[in-house]
Amino acid sequence: VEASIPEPQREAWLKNQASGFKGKDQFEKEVVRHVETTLARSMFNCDETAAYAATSLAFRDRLVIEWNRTQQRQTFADSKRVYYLSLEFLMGRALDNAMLNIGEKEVAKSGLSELGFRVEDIIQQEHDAALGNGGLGRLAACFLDSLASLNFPAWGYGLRYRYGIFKQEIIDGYQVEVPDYWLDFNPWEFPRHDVTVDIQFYGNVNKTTDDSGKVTAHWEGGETVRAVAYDVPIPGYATPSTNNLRLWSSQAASGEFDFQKFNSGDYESSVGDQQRAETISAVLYPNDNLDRGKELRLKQQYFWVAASLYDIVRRFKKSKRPWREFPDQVAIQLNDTHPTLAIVELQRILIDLEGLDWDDAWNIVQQTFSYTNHTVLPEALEKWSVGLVQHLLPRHLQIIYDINLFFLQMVERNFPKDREMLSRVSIIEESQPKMVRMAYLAIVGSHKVNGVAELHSDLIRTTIFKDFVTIFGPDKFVNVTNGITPRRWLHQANPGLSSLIASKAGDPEHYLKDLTLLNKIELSVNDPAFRKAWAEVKLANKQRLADYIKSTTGIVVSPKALFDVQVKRIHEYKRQQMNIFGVIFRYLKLKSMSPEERKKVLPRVSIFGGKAAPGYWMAKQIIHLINSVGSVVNNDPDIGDALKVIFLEDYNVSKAEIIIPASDISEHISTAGTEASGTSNMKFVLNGGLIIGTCDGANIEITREIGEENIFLFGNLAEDVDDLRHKNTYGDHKIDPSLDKVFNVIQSGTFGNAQDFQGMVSAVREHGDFYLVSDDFHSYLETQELVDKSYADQELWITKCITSVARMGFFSSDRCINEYAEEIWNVEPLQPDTNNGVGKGE
Ligand code: 6GP
Repeated sequence: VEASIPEPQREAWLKNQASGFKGKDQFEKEVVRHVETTLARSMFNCDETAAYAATSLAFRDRLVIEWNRTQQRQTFADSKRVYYLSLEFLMGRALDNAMLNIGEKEVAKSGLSELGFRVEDIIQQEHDAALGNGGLGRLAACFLDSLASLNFPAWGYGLRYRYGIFKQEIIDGYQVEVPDYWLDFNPWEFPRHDVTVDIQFYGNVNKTTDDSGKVTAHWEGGETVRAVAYDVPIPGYATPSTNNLRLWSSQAASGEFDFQKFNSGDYESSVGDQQRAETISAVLYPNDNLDRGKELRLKQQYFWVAASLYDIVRRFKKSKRPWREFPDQVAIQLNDTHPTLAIVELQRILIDLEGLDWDDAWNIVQQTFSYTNHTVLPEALEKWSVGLVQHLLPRHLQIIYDINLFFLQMVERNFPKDREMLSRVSIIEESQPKMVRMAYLAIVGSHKVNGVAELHSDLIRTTIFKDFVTIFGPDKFVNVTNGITPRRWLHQANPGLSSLIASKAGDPEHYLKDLTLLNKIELSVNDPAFRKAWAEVKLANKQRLADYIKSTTGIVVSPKALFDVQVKRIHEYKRQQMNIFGVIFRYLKLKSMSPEERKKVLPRVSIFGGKAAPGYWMAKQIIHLINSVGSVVNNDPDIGDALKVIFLEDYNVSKAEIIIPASDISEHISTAGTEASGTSNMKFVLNGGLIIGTCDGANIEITREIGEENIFLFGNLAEDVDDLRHKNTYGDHKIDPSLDKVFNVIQSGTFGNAQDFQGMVSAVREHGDFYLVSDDFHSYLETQELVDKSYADQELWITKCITSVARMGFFSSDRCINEYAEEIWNVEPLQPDTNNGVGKGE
């Protein structure tokens, strides 16, 4: 590109290259310039919102310059790129992260202070980018941070929802959903009105035969919707590499409303097409671990996948390489099955539009894609009815049938004796109505399939995908245990702990890039000064949360109490109901004590947070019970500080950054075998909190790393779950006596109308206790007692915390991304100092 620019012009460009601020004085100058020109305000009416806007714009200028350079460098190097396709990116706030990753937070702090603002207040002005539900979306965000920090040429592709996950309000103890309109002012996105793709839906397929007898399919007619790209820069930590997250927004393909209708006076329907088109990217589906099979959702999926693939193919074609080199240039990761249509779409592009033979095309497809499974819950495994796919994407359905045909023929050849295998593994489920099994399609079209923690990867190999291991061999199925970015989840969320760690593990720029260096702090585990400082940091974080609780709920909690936290999506399998039943049991015990006895107990604050999917009735009932218990317990004069029950509304990424560093113990108590990994478990331990948990997901690997003396494990094992469920349904289902007591109190109306909680009680008592709440309750209560006892010995507790943090290095998402790069993508980082002749001019 550069070579084509004549020398004199080139010089003029390079001489005037933008650079962004350097140092405090220039930072202030840029902030003031943005206040005065971009925002058209002045020092007399610059409030915190305006100061946030101007600060963001100053940082954005810095980011954009590195972003452009990184993109030029990657284009020039023309090496293999990773494309991470995810329907969710739960990014949270961007400004603080940009300050820290660029390494200019101190500059911003002193600059803003000279202008009359506190950097903490300015950061708080930002609205979270909440384009995700929970773990799956947040993992995608951590991966983007690691990909950039490790200098991998990588793009994220997603949807630019106008409304992200709803805002949760708690009114009279009930969840109320409020729309999250987050785009009012978003300096972190760049609309690319010149980067558009027209996406086709519906229509029909015609086939033509040429002279040589070759048949070509043509997908014709139907409806067209335009995808417009919005780009978000993703800064790496302590590296100039800045990657791109491209989010697609939907528009009417004409870009305008219907003039003919407008002119004929039909004003209302004239804007109909436009509104219908915009609906596609309007809202994020608010379900976590649940598939609902709605047509609009399938439209979202195809819209996003088709636009992304068009973009990827367009980029590849510029290189003029032969098609067989496509997998050497492109690795596409499918974040769960949501983007599985990409497999079909690439096959379609190659055979229908580029004229490749089926087999050549299919080889390319399989080598390009890989698929991550995030759950074994049957209700979350995506299926689409054949009729719906046929209607919306007629050509894709034909290709799916062909993929299935060739696959089943191969299975039949290789396993002629197992006739039933064919119906078991068929991509088409022969049900009424027939369904397309997206996970099977994803497996067949990928070269690697991975689970997200060891237990989970074992489970998918031995249960839901067992036949596919037989068919494709075990090497296709790998484990990559999840990770979290220590930049956001330690350095940013917990600056006090980060600098204390840095005093032993070396400067942040080192240890945050190689988290195994944390092990250095273990040498100081007996150093009194270090331990004292450690306790002070925790107390300050608890005070910060106590202040937040006071300001949002009005309830005063003591930072000296044990903070017990469960924050995550509300789901029966995550068992918040077991937690609140345990809280009720504690309350009853306190009530039965004499005032003198009560004074001796260790005070506890039980903190909950999390959203329920709007249509998930049982989850909403759980929220209601937590709040009802809270209002009884918190107002009971007998109880005082001995127990407080807090529900923090609207749990999201930025609230997690306040809550997690303040926890003493956090709960990761899913029924064994149901939580694929969990990632907040890692965040809590990394922030110096201990965990109580089941032998599930990544809890098992956390235990292996930190030592079983440093974790409170309880409950039945995954291998026993099937038998227990069977016994609960068909055998003698005896309810745990302590739980029975709790149920009786709920039913006596102590926490309000017993009818309101009947569903939760009868799920255990009468409907087979699918999540084994009663089976695990005794062990749960015993282990909570052990937690109390252990906490009473503060010296031992601190030892456990320091030791655990020291051994958490494995859970950095950097380790995780390196494993993907090596075992799945086969890509190399592109070091920013290998400039390749572009991006000079410093
Ligand atoms: C989640 C899993 O529930 C969680 O255990 C895991 O840590 C996370 O993915 C990241 O791997 N799955 C989902 O959120 C989901 O909706 C379809 O899966």
